[in-house]
Amino acid sequence: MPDTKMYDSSQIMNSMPKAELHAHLNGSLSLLTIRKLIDLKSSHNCEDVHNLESIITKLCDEKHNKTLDECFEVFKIIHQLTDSEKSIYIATVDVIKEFAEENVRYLELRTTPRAIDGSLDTYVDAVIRAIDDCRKEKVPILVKLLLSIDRSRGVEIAKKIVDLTISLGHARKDVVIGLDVSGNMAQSNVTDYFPLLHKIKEAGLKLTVHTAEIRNDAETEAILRLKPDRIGHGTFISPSLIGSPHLLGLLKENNIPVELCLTSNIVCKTVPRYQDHHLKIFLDHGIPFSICTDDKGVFSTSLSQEYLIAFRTFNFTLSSMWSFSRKSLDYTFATENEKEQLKKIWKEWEHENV
Ligand code: 6MZ
Repeated sequence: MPDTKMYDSSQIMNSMPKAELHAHLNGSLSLLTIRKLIDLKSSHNCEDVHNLESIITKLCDEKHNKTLDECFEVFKIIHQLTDSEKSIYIATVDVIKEFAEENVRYLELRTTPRAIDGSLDTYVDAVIRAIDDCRKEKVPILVKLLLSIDRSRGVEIAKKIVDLTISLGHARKDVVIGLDVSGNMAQSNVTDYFPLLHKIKEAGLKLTVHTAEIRNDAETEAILRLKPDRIGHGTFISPSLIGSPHLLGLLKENNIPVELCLTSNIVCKTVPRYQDHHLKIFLDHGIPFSICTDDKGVFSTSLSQEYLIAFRTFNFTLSSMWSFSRKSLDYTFATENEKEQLKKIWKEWEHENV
C-alpha cells in the first residue's frame, strides 16, 4: 500500500467517494445559500431581512459557542428563510450540489415538512422536485429522502408526516425511503411516538431515530428495543461517557448501525474533545457506524472535513478510512441493486488510491 504520508490528507479525504447518511436539510445550508435566500426575501420586500442576515451569520460563524438548545434556536431562524416552495427548492438543489462537489456519491437527506400555504405536500414536493431535477441534470450523486418528525412539535403533526411518508414511500419509492425522528430530545417523551413508528415499520419503510444525544438511559433502552434500522449519535451509549454497559450490549446485540457526527457533538458539547469521541469505542466494540455531518451549515463542516478529523484524531490509515466509507454503503437504505452500482465507484477509487 502506498505511504499515506505521501498524500495531502485533506485532498485525499475530499476525493474519496463518501456516503452521507445523516444530513438535516435546513442545518446543511451554506452561507452562500443563506445569502441567496436572504436576497430572495429582500426581493419580496420582507422588512426584517437584514436583521435575519446578521443573526444567521453570527450564529453560523460562532461554531464553537453553542449548546444543543442554542442550535435548536438557530434552526428556528433558518426556517424563516425556507418558508416558500421556491426557497425550499433552491436550498435542496444547493445542498445536493455541494455534497456532490466534495465527492459524496450517495446522500440520504432528511427534512421536517412544514406547512406552506397550509400544505405539507407543497414542502415535500419542492424537495422531491429538486432531487428529480438534480437527477435529470446528472449531478453525480444518488439522493434519497427521509421525512423527519420533530419530537418537540407533538404527535398530531407527526401523524400527518407519517401518513405522508407512507403514501410517498409507495408513490415515490425511488426517492422516499423512510422516517427520521429528531428534534429536541429534552422536550418530549419519545414513547408517545412509538405507535407511529410501528406504522412505518409495518409499511416496510426504514426508520432511524436520534438516540442518546443527551443522556436518558430509559429512553435509550426503549428505542433500542424498538429496533430501528439505524440510530443517530448514540453518544451516551458509550461507556466512556458514563453510558451503561447494558445499553452498549443491547446496541451490539441488535447490530444497529450508528450515524456518528463528530463536530456536531463537539460544538454542542455532548463530547468534550475529538479524541474522546465514541467513534473509537464503537469501532473497538465492533458496532457498525457511518461518519456523517448532521448540519454542515450550522457546524461549518463538510463530510470530507469529518473524515479528515477522524483520520487525524485517531491516526487511522487511508485503508481504514476507505473501509469506513465503503461499509457505510451497507448501512444505507438504498436498494441492493443501487448498492451494487455504488460499490463499483468505491472499488475503482480503492484500486487507484489505496
Ligand atoms: C436533533 C436535530 C439536530 O428538518 O428543518 N435537527 N435534531 N439533534 C440535532 N443535533 C444537532 N440537528 C438538526 O432541519 C433542521 C431540523 O433538524 C433537526 C431539528 O428538528 C431541526 O429543526 P430540517 O430540514
